[in-house]
Amino acid sequence: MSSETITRTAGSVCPFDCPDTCGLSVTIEDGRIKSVTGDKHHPVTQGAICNKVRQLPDRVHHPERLLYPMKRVGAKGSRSFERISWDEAYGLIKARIEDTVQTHGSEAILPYSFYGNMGVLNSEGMDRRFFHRLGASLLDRAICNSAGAEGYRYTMGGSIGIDPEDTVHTKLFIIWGCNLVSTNMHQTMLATEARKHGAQIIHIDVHRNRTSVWADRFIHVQPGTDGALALGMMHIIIRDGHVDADFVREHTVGYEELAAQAAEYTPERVSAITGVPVDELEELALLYGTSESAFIRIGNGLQHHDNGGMTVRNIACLPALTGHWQARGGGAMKGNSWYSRFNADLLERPDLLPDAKVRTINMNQLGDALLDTGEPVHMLFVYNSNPAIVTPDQNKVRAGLLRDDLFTVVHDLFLTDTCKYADLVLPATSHFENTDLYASYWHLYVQLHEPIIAPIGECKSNFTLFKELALLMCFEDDIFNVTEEQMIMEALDSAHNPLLEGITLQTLKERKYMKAGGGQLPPLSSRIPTPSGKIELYSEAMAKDGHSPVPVYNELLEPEDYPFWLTTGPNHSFINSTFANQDKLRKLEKQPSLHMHAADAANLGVTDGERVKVRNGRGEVVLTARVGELVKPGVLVTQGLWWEDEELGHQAINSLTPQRLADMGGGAVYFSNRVEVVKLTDNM
Ligand SMILES: Nc1nc2c(c(=O)[nH]1)N[C@H]1C(S)=C(S)[C@@H](COP(=O)(O)OP(=O)(O)OC[C@H]3O[C@@H](n4cnc5c(=O)[nH]c(N)nc54)[C@H](O)[C@@H]3O)O[C@H]1N2
Ligand SMILES: Nc1nc2c(c(=O)[nH]1)N[C@H]1C(S)=C(S)[C@@H](COP(=O)(O)OP(=O)(O)OC[C@H]3O[C@@H](n4cnc5c(=O)[nH]c(N)nc54)[C@H](O)[C@@H]3O)O[C@H]1N2
Ligand code: SF4
Ligand SMILES: [Mo]
Repeated sequence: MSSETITRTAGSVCPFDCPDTCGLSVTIEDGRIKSVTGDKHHPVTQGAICNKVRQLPDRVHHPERLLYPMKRVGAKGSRSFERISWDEAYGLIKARIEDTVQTHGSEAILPYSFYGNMGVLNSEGMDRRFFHRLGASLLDRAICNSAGAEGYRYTMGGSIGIDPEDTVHTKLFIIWGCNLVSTNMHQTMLATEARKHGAQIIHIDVHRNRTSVWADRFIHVQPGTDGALALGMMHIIIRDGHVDADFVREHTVGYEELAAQAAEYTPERVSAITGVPVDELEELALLYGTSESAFIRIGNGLQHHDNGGMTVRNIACLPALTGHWQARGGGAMKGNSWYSRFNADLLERPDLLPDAKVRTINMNQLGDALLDTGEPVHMLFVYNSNPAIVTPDQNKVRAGLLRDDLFTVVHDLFLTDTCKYADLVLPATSHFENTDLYASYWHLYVQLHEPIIAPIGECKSNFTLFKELALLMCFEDDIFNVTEEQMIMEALDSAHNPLLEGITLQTLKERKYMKAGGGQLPPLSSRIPTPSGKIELYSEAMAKDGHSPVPVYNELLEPEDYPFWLTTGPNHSFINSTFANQDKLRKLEKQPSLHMHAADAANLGVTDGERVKVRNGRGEVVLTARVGELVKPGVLVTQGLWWEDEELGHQAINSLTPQRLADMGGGAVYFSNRVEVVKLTDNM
């Protein structure tokens, strides 16, 4: 008997940790996701989406998707699990929580999460309430942009950049330590539009990559020296009289102190530090100082360094010196999350913490935290993250995860490398199966997501998981027995953020895309929430926090004594480690490669395509050498957070990276990493 196929389309939001937060249009056939394209009505993303997300049907209906809870039956790390019911899983979790709290205290429990799903209810909603109420250790979620965000905040007061929609008017784009073509494709589209009206695009990076090819000009810097490059530009701009004195007087504090400091950074000195020839530096500064309107897109890559906070702080001073903030399409952006920030106090309920002095563990130092014998973590609860791939110093992380006295729960859609070490694996819904609220950290639109398919198998959302656990623990009904819609209303409470006024559950249902501020942003002078209310070229707060109050260049601190700097950034076809288990996307990336300069390769006798060992005191990884001129001598680049795969010879790249923290925000320093390269034949 043939049955009729029921096909429909529905709107959705891209949930991944990507600045663009695209509007999606999804075709559903008999309850299955058939195809995913962009929603052309989205005001910024306008129907274009990346190739990764077009593969979502394969991810959502992947044959390896987790469908039911499982408990460990073999040794940790051996991937042997057996199916159990949710009742049994909940029973085990509750008993373990009660036992841990009684024996070791609630701080022996640690949640570990990031933004595998950016929906606010599922990433910083019910979960946060649950762990606050429990009195678990707090997690400092500093793995991504913390150092740069803090550096930018010292200068500008918060994650407040220009509205990307204005960048179609920009005349000069500086894409600085950002692989825009892969990581923020709609900013590329807007810049391409501006280019039609004469805009020029400059890319500053340690790696000549897709973005360099797309840009008009490439400036090749030594890793971790961008802070000096910014100071060199300031030096020339001041020397040549390209400072906008009126802007500086009206909107900044500390010009004299900054000028005195910048005077020290002569073009020759800066050239020696950065590897950028003096004439190139002079040209860059002249172009920036005289452009009608210049926009600096500050990336995440340049702040994954020991000096990442100060680097971003320095760069953020540039548009204030030249007054570019006042030109249409001018200014800078590291991130824009300030505009549509939700009411975190109502959402997360930090007031539920039984003890305000509860300890905080930095997520970058999970390895040390798990191996700490003083105040050990006894229960680890992982969701929205894959720490056995993404977290630095993997050998320590994994040694910690292997501890027999550690009880680990992992909630995910797939049996990730982290799941291998779990005592309990719980199946998570995809965002298509959930209600949630999304804000972008780049554009200014808020979006509501309503489920477009039913939960697959026995999967549960993070929201449902933590709500049900809370109710099982007999936590307060009025706080935990709430619906997604109630929580969305709390998130949108605009008392703390007037730019959310008029954005409600109802208006989002009717209008889909609602812009923070309704398209009317307050003037620059009233959105600089620094202590002085002005852009701080000199920052008293920095002095108090032990930093130089004026921009300086600080060298990288890596103590490992090896010949190469290694950058281990994301790739085009995965999002962090997400999508790395999808054949089609993995094939596009071929294999984990190591870009090295031809001169270095010649010295080592390494040829293109040869498998080589990259190692340091923390670990070792085998990669395929790609020999050429995409990196400078002494610099190596590999891209992609590949899952481990013995058969394919893929290993966790973060075995090499340090747990050290950046100068600000407790940020990760993935790229301040020294290694050596040895041929597989001589590494005994
Ligand atoms: N396709 C894709 N898109 C993504 C992601 C992904 O994994 N894949 N991840 C998402 C996430 S979580 C984030 S945080 C963003 C990150 O996206 P970006 O902001 O683009 O940051 P990265 O790709 O980490 O690094 C950007 C560039 O910095 C360069 N770099 C490294 N060190 C230095 C340095 O010292 N100086 C300079 N000038 N450049 C340097 C790298 O070579 C790289 O090209 O992308 C998001 N979007
Ligand atoms: N070497 C190196 N390491 C890096 C970086 C780098 O550039 N180089 N980048 C760093 C940066 S910037 C970031 S942001 C981090 C990212 O680190 P993570 O946030 O850990 O990112 P992913 O690897 O994408 O892992 C997210 C996991 O969440 C799962 N997930 C998705 N949706 C849901 C859901 O609704 N519920 C649950 N329970 N799970 C879900 C996904 O399946 C996936 O396994 O990595 C960092 N690590
Ligand atoms: S990953 Fe980024 S570019 Fe791709 S669809 Fe999602 S938000 Fe858009
Ligand atoms: Mo990130």
